[in-house]
Amino acid sequence: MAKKALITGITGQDGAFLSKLLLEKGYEVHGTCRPNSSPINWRLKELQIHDEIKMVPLELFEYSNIIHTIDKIRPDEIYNLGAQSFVSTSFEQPIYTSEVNALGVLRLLEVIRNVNPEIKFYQASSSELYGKAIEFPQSESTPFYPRSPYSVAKQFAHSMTINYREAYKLHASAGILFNHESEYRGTDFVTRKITSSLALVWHNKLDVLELGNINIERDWGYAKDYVYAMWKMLQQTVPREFVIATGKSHSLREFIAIAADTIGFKLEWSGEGKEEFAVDKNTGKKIIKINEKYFRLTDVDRIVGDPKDANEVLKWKPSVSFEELVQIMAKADYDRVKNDKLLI
Ligand code: NDP
Ligand code: GDR
Repeated sequence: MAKKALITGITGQDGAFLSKLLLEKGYEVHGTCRPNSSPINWRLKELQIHDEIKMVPLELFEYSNIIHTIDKIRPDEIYNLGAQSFVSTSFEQPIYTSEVNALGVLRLLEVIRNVNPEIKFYQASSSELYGKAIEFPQSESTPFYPRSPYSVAKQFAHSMTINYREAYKLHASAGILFNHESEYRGTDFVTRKITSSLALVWHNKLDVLELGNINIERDWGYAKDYVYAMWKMLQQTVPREFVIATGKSHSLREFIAIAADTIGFKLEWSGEGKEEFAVDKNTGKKIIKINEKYFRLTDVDRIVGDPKDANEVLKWKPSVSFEELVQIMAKADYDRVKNDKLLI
């Protein structure tokens, strides 16, 4: 009989890639969308898998609908990807973010413990836990220093996942995933904001790209590679945490440079700090400027992961380089804008 997976947050970037992977592996895939809202399933449609997924309404806020859903579906594996995933929003909505990202996970763990403790559980932990990182590179044993309500909530969820594993012997794993991006990333996240906005500027559909703190560095990988690591974690005999990362960090300025080059701009930077801007040397037009409203109260300056355990135990390795990642995203957005395809 086919294994059953339940994916919360299936309409998001990772949910789409993970569904595709699990369907290819012969799983029956159930995915949750929030009740009374029409699912934003453009990603599932673009990947041509929306007809193969059984959608179920689920709100991580609400215990009773979680117990009802899990009791009815009786999944073998649960991948908890649902979250208020935008770090900036968590400063404006810290309580909502904590309800979903922290208590939502506890609700799921309680249901698993009560309904069927044999269910394997994956929790989407994040490199944001390292925040103001105190050692480089960051591994599974690096202490956390969260820098936003988002990451504080994720820290609660991470620790709770470990506690339920130890206390109730659940097969509960947490992937500490570093930033992973793709042509299916939401346009509010900085990478896709850059590729989609530069494509719009190129086609004269946007005047200028406005950014916040461009002096940050991240360890960026390709989302499709990262969902494979999630699945691998639940196939292990022993559940545990794994850092999933490329092991290389790059600056946001490098990302911008490759994206602009791929689209056809020749960037020239001038000014300093909040007055910094970039023009296209071909036309002299200002195409990037800084806007204070995109700065965060506390930010993560630089992080880089150590994926040694994932390499050795999961036999996991990223397959797409940083440069290829930026090019995939920039080309996809260039084509979408050229063909008048809606950017969501
Ligand atoms: P997205 O923002 O693309 O997707 C988030 C998903 O969560 C959406 O399907 C959304 O549904 C759903 N969701 C939001 N609120 C609720 C709620 N209250 N109840 C149920 N579902 C909800 O995120 P990603 O795919 O990028 O990330 C997946 C997970 O991995 C998230 O938990 C994120 O925090 C975490 N993560 C992501 C990383 C990354 O670089 N992408 C790195 C590390 C961790 P809807 O369509 O209704 O909005
Ligand atoms: P992050 O991703 O906070 O790392 O969270 P995001 O792309 O939002 O920000 C990355 C960095 O870029 C800086 N930045 C801007 N960010 C946005 N969104 N918009 C801007 O205009 C802008 N200008 C500069 C930010 O200050 C920040 O330092 C993502 C999410 O997917 C989380 O759910 C996940 O846990 C982490 O990645 C790992």
